[in-house]
Amino acid sequence: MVPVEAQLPAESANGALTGSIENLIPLTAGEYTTGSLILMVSYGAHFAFILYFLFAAMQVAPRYRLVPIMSALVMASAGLSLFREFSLWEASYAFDGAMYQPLAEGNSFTNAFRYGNWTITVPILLTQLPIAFALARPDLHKRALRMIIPGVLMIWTGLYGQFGETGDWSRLNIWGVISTVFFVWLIIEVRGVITAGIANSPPAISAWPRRLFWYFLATWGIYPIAYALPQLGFTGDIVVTRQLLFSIADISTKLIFGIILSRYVLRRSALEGYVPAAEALSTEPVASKVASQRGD
Ligand code: RET
Repeated sequence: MVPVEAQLPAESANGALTGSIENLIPLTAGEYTTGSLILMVSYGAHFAFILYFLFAAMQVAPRYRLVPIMSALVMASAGLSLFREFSLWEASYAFDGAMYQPLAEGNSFTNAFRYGNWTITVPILLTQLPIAFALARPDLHKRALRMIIPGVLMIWTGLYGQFGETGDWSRLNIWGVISTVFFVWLIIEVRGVITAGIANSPPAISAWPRRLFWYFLATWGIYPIAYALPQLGFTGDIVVTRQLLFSIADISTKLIFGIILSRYVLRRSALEGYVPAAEALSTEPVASKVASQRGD
């Protein structure tokens, strides 16, 4: 075994080379454990909700069944990626008797894998919207593509920029701004889908798409804050706060977003006369229609 001291970064060269502030900063035991806890809760929640969405899919009309199934896919994909982040975190530090020191050899931590995972999950999340709003197929395909293109460009430009977080602020900020331009383009496209969704929703649930838009803005907007955070300083607090922000964003944009959409398509299925959905919403089987109309 190589002694811990020999594995420590020589003047933090490892951190600068790997482009992640995690590899520059020694953590207190509290910070290290909090980081582990945050990542563990994140992957645990995502894995558990695979089951939730698969069962939710059974209650909705066939036309909407893909919506919860896509959420289950997102849960599996994000759960695996977050489990990898967790294992990497555990393997990237060694306790030297006082602090958890980032290791110069072997594993080094990176958030870059998150961006790889978003390349899969973001297109799925965006495509869920026009499916849930029951847009006609040709329109659905066109609108999904028009959201996916800026979405993926936003992620890849951000991925390139985030390697600047160890001190190359011009790289971090220039690519951050470019990525934000794609984000704004994406928001405009999402707004278009939401407007179509409001027009196409049964009156009893037509307020849902509009509310969902504000929810989308508030939760997707957390990611750029996490991206910019290293500029506030290379401290353990920043490292842990950033993992916390990523986790809150992950659980909100994938898991809670999925629950909202699944509820929307369940209500919609019932209003459109799909009996299993009406029964799922009802407190008494015979009154299922009444229950779904009054908003249960
Ligand atoms: C980056 C770079 C800095 C500028 C902006 C960004 C936006 C990222 C977003 C990510 C959303 C990810 C989701 C993942 C779900 O699995 C790339 C951080 C604007 C909005 C929803």
